[in-house]
Amino acid sequence: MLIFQPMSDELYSVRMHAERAGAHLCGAERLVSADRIEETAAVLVRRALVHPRGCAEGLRLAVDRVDPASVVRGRLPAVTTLQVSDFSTGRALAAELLAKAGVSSAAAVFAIHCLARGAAPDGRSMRGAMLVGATSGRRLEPDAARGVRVTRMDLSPQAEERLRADLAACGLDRPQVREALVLAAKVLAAPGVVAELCWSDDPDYTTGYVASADLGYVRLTELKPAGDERGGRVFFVDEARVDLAALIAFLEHQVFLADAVGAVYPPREPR
Ligand code: WAQ
Ligand code: MG
Repeated sequence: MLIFQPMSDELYSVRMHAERAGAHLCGAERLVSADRIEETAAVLVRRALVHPRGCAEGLRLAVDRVDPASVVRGRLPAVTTLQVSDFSTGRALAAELLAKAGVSSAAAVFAIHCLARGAAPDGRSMRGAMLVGATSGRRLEPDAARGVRVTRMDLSPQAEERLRADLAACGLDRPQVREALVLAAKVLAAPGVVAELCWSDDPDYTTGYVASADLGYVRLTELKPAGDERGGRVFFVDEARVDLAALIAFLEHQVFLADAVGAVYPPREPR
């Protein structure tokens, strides 16, 4: 039996990925203290067994100690929710917000078009995110089917408790919101990223967001028609300054822990 010696700031990465019918089914990960490894592993295994797309036929679980000195800590962006009546209005508003964040209109229109028609070469959703030049609108990710996957991020238990209470007060305490917020916090902390655009590939989840350092995390209640399985993420980068290899390494490997939360504002109509 393994005995982990809990130390106050010691963190472990607990990761799960599951497959079904020879294809990827789902994956999830957490960063937890030693005393929470066991319960966390159980929660991740359960997630693979009760997945909406079917029970996992195989899964791998990995537990790795993280060097505390290597962890980047950060704050979650503030959450705003703009209630729009339909996805065309939502996409037009997303383009306006991206312009405020320093993304050219050509780049914003191109990115929205890519997500709308399925950003992978086969017209489906990508597994990861597109990287798009904030000025030129050029696609910069090395693999247009896989994209860039952001991993190794989580919330501290204190930040999670606070976030859940603040989200619940606005009727927003859902896993989709919490997970997207943590991902957006890491993306906004990445070197060379100007803004992010996202909407889900879940056919029933029409809400997406635009995030930037100044705007925070701005939810738009409609960014695609209900029933559409196409979704994705776009990270807009400052082409003049970005070192793509360093950016991708940060997004894919840097351990990021959000240990502070931003404000959560009640949903409202756009002004
Ligand atoms: N790294 C990069 N891209 C990813 C990742 C990741 N770890 N996970 C998903 N993607 C990309 C991929 O193209 C998916 O198809 C797409 O994003 C959408 O992923 O505030 O549920 O997990 O109400 O379906 C946003 C709004 C919900 C939440 C996002 O995304 C809210 C969502 P999904
Ligand atoms: Mg999804």
